[in-house]
Amino acid sequence: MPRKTLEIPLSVEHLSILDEKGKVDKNLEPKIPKDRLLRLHRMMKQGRAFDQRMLSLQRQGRIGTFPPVSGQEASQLGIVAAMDPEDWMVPAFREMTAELWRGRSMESILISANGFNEGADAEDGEGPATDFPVSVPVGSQMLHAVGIAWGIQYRKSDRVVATFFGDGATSEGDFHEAMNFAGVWRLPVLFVCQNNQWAISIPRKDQTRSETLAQKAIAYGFPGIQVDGNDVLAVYAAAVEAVDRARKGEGPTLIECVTYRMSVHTTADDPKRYRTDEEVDAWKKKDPVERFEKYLLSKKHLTKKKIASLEEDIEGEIKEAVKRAEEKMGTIGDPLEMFDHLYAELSPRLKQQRDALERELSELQEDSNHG
Ligand SMILES: Cc1ncc(C[n+]2csc(CCOP(=O)(O)OP(=O)(O)O)c2C)c(N)n1
Ligand SMILES: [Mg+2]
Repeated sequence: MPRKTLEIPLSVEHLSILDEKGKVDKNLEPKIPKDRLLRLHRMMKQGRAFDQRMLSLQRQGRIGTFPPVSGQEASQLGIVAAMDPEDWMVPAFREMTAELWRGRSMESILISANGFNEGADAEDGEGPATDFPVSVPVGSQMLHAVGIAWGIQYRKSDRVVATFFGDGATSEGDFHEAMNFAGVWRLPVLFVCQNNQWAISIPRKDQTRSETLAQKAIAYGFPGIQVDGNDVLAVYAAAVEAVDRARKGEGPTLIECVTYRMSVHTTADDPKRYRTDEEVDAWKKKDPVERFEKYLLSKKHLTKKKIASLEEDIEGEIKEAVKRAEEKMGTIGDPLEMFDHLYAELSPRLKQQRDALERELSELQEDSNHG
């Protein structure tokens, strides 16, 4: 048999609409109503401000470990803005701004960040019941997303699922299993890779020899697109197309959002040990929030004065949310709950530990009753 070249589609599209200076490509500009554009802007600003507040609360010992979003607001909001509330969101652990858009309160996020189950309770208006909680084991949530999508297809519903993950997660077996299964069954999934250049201290170039992450979709038989992840218009436009395909039963899409984690990996990390200030500064010039703000100013949807008063409102809302969360945390939580949900029956050793903690807690309670 002679050798021959098989004609397989091997190109990957890259989409960018709003450049670093906030200048828009008129031919590609999506038609988004003004009130929606302003809501996107507000959420970007709120996400950024809340992120900074969370960081300082952690430094003061008022919340636990926290993974900041700063830099990735457009990658998250462009996707969720293209979805309906009844669609499903299956996040990793860094999608706080997407959760805020979907209706989760800052109060609930703060309560969760302190380790209370009560914060993740979707039943008292803390975000749609179609949102999954954070998933810390890297990549595992993509399989959950595909399972949900299979259920949607089985029930002949037109809902779609968006699952978020990082560049690092593409090295996990779970990513490949999820992509393959979704491709084979043409499931309604948006695989949203936030390529923020780092998986803790491992740079993107050491993660894979592939030139793009988007091209990995080709092997599984569905489209992959690379977008400027700091350009909310590009992310939104790509997401609208992917949602449409998924709803029509045309299967999954992989969207690689090229972005940057501007802050620490988590509050337990020191990025100065593995990346340079020059790199961070270069990405700061591509800031998704500033860029979008410039665009809205040039469209006259916003004025500097309106921005200043919005910033003030947001600060006030954050302050209120922190106050309410801290008040609530004083009245909830039973440390014994930590033994409740892992085993149907506790092992003798765990039972011993539970009994010891119970005794200790009731002694503390007696002391406080007497004192
Ligand atoms: C299965 C698994 N391995 C390792 C870890 C430790 N870990 C937490 S986050 C992370 C890096 C993830 O990088 P990426 O997927 O790019 O997401 P990012 O943190 O950049 O948002 C690692 C290795 C983990 N949580 N789960
Ligand atoms: Mg990453």
